[in-house]
Amino acid sequence: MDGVTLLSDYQPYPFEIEKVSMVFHLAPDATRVRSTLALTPRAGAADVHLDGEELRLVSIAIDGAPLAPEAYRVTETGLTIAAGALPAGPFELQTEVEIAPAKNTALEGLYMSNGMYCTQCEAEGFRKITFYPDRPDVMARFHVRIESDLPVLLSNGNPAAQGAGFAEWDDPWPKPAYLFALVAGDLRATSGTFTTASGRKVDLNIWVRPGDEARCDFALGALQRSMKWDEQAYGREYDLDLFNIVAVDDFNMGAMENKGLNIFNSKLVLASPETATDLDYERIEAVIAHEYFHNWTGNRITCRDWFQLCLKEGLTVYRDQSFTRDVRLGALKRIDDVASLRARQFREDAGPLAHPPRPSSYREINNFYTATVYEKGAEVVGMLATLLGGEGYRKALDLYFDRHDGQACTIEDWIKVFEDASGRDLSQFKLWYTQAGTPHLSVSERFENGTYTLDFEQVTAPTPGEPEKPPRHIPIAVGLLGPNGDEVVPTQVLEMTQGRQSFSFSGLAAKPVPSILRGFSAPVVLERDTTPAEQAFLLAHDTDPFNRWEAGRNLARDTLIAMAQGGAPAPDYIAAVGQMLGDATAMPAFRAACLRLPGEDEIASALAANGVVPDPDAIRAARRDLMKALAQTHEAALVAAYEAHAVPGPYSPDAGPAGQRALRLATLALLSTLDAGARAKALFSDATNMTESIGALGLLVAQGTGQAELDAFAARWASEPLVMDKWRSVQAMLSPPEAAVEVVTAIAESGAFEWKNPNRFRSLLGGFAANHAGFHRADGAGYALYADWLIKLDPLNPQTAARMSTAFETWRRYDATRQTHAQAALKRIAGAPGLSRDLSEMVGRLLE
Ligand code: B3K
Ligand code: ZN
Repeated sequence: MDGVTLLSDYQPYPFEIEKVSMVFHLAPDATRVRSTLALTPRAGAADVHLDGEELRLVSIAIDGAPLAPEAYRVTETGLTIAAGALPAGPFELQTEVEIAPAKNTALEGLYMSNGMYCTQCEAEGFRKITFYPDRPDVMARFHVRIESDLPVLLSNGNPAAQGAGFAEWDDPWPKPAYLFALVAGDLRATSGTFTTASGRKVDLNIWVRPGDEARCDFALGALQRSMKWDEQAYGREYDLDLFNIVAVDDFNMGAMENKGLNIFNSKLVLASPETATDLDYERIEAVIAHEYFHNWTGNRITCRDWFQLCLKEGLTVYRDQSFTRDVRLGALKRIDDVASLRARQFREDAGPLAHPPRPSSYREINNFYTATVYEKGAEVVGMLATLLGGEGYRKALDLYFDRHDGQACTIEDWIKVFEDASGRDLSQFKLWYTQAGTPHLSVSERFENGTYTLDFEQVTAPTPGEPEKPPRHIPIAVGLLGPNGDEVVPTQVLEMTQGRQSFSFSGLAAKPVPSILRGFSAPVVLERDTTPAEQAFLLAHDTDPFNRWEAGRNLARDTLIAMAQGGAPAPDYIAAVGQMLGDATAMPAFRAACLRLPGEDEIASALAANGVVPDPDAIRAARRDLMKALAQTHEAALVAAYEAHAVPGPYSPDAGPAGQRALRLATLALLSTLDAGARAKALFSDATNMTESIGALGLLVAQGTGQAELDAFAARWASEPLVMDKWRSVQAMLSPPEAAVEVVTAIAESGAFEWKNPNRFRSLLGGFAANHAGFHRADGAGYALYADWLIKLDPLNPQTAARMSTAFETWRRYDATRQTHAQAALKRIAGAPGLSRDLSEMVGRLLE
């Protein structure tokens, strides 16, 4: 197929690159980049092919001698030098190109953001900077000289020289080009140090634009905590004298792990109590950790090709999740991660974009930075840790670092270290990496003569291109509770490897209540015929915090499914919530998690999985009715919890006070269905932190009663773009569905909306896509509006446009009228003139 890259086509690069020297002479419209590559041919090497896009070649020479025009050829995608023009042994290739960072709106390669220069090279952006073999298995040492009058000039590695108008950087560690970075601007640092376990003193800097320095302390502390944790949990030390983080305002994603010079979206660095929420603090810490952890899992050991992306991303997400559990959230972290896995990855697996964590073909690799590669990739690592146990996992990771440091690796290399460390055969387990789809695990039970048996069956529905699904190796963590709530069989991990399999427990005095898939030990959908009474029992007694939450979640979901089809709220559920609310032994954050109802999209997906066409308006009504029923039954307890959990004193983002605020906002959401927003209005006007301010505002917007507060908020924060993103988001996401299209249109068309900035665009359109009943409005106005904006963004920023098109991935779930409208919107995008490769691949798959 044209333009398709296949895993099976992999070939090693025929040259080795010993060293790369680059000189950048920065100018917004005409930056000059001189590169010198020291190339050594491998056996059988022929022509030199270098990737290059949107480069104007100024000169080209080998060992100092200019190349004759017939010796090379430049196309839209690269530069080829004929074998005949090459010396027999090693040689130096010099090129000079001109590029225009100020015209780069795609934010890939070298571009400008608010007067500063910055780069984003992963996955294939380096080819927009210079001619180079832009593939991760080519690892080289880089020396970089930057010439510019700007005061701060940064690149990877350690500083080598500095003077008026220039700086030089030397990175001693060989790296793939996607980890290259350059930053130049008028920046200020918040600095600190970290001394590694072996005594190396590392200078740490968080670089921001003047004025933002006061919001960097939390990020700096998070970096120090991450460095410490990686030493303790994985024995990994940092390996340069310097670690720089730079915040930029225009960035296509969260952050980037460039060697020694991480570049971050400013929303994931800057935090103050007045401007950032508890969740922002949590995310900042997690992303700083994630990018830092990449230094070993990604940079020192990288990917052989982009098909192996989950090798670094799945593992690094698993590492950052473990970090946040250890330093911040404890068991709550698993609950949050599973909720997000279901909302994003299960949804992806169930639709036209389903793909394995390691895909085997792509057109545009940027379209594969997905929940499946990241979050499911992390689940697969977690299952390996469950199967090998803590010690076995650590042994395997030690072997991975010993064996593969400095290499570009594959999933096969990764599986092999687990096999070698444990002596086990993991060939069936490997299917988790190579096949798409979420297994459905159904279970029934038998109890005879003191023996309790669980009969499991696993089925995975076909996904695009994969009709047959052989059974997976599934670790199922199970514990059994006795009738009085005591644990009679503590957690053990059952290993299912067949389509149907039974496991027995003998010597039991009475029929137990099973707690299955504890800690969500595998990314599957568990199906079990159970009673509301049993779920309520587990919600009250399970010793596994995840399954305790899960029991309440199942009750909530089942009652919402019934209500969305005309049923009434289940009394067992309402009663169980009352019990949980009154359980003073449960952490506030846990109670908050239990009070939050499944989202509308999750209910729609559950209905669709049951073969029911979801009605977005009925789902929304069911959710609101259930909130109201809970509030009516438990009003006194909710008011008591709301009042008891006010946090006195100055703001702290720590888990304790954040959990109290979460419980307060969760109770407030229910109470607001009774008091017409009176408490939310009071909280909004008293709030001294952004968590409560935006939390209260959101509740008012959802009721259509927050105009005065919206105006006050806008007046206060007009000059803070990151805060105004929240103002746009709450309106787009929470406005009543019948008004949402109009609200979004009004904001979008006001002159103040800087839609070319990805954060601004996502705040409004991304927020709108999360407004389930608004986006899926029956008359198709939501789809049409969304399509208009994707078509408008695509020519400037294909990556962000393509990523946001996933809002359409569930379109086939809905009724024929909605489907017709969604299909028309997608076809309109598909037919837009000059559609990017990124977005065209996505709409193609969405329409397939
Ligand atoms: N590795 C980057 C993501 C790059 C995305 C390119 N489209 C951030 C991260 O996962 O840490
Ligand atoms: Zn990552």
